[in-house]
Amino acid sequence: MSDLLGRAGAVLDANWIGQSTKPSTRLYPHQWSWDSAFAAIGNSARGLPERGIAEMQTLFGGQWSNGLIPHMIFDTTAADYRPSPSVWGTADLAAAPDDVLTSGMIQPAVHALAIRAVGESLEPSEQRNFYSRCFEPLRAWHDYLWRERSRDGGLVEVWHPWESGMDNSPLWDSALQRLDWSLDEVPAYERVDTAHAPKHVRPTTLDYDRYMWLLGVLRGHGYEPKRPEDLPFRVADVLSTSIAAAADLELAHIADSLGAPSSEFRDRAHQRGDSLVEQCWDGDSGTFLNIDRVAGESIAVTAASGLLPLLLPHPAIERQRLIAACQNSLSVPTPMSGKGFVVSTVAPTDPAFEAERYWRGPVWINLCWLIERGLRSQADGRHLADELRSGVLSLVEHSGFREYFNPYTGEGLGARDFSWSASLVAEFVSR
Ligand code: 2M8
Repeated sequence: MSDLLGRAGAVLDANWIGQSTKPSTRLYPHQWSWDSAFAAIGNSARGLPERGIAEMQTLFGGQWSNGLIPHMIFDTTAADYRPSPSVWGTADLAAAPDDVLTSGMIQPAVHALAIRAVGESLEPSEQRNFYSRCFEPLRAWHDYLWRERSRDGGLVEVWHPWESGMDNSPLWDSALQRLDWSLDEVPAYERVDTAHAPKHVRPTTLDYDRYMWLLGVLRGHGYEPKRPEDLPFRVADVLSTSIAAAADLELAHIADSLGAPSSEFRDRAHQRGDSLVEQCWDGDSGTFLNIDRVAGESIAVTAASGLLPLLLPHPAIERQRLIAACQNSLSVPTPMSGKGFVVSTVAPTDPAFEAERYWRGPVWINLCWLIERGLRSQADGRHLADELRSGVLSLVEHSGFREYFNPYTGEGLGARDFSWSASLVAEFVSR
């Protein structure tokens, strides 16, 4: 275990770039929003909360005046990555910050979870100081998500697959297929990801064309559409909503510890839970489903993200059914005779499942970590949480801190020495 912690620490040290952590050296050389939050969690778990403090401050330095935390902050000294800042076209937008280049999209709001994790490892006076510096930017971010992204009853809406963090998941297939686009409307772009990872584990050209077309649409609105209901891609996302609700509860805790009013944040979390139960619960699969707001229908894909309402204490969430779905539909015995089990991104029985392609079936450690947290919060889920933790540790013992893993063979895929794999393993090991 201590060896694993040491190796995880070495990855995080190598990816630390002074004020933040890049996800990996070659494939992802900038700062990403939810990756940074995960890195802060791992660094504070291994006794370096000051890195978590710097990480969050750097991220808030890229915050827009409307509260949006961009999913990327560019490091202008870093190696090639596409799409580059000029394709995002945010530099001259009034809401974007003046001194750093950012994207214009969001990612899941795990930040309050990270701020709590960092705060818990600080002395009381340092903790108060840190929470007071984070409180206003965090509140502005949560207000943005509530005001601009949760119009239909508290479910967080994503306007591009990249906003969910699960970029290439089959969750988006039907909504992408319906788009009315043509190749000559796709902004000029090149790909460098396929130079760093084999093509069969990365998105197809067709998917990439659609991502870039949709990026162009959002750019045309300055990433602040006046009428979001006219956007061609709007999906109410279970992962983004569950994380936002869990984060609202952490924000309430931070507010309490500062003596600030907190009931608003708890009410929001509760309303998000109500909406998940009322609009997304699917009794057949025993999981929660995303909703395509443009088509007005549920998206019938059984995905690991559909288990994430386990993170919430809402009384109407059917925990036993979620735990059963985790065991019966999404868990895979840990390969290479490892201990426990792991969770695949989508159910292996789903027709779109692919064991090796990016977000379409492989195991991702951040999703396993979030599900483990949800399972552990229930008395009767703790045994399963232990098994999932063992599965993840066996996987990295065998294949290293890869970006994702084939659920059947355990082979590591995508980037090597990937920050959130190292970080969340560090958190598992140092508990
Ligand atoms: C992946 O996303 C970026 C675009 O944002 C990419 O494909 O280049 C996703 O896995 C996302 O969840 C992650 O935050 C990012 C960096 O690790 O990579």
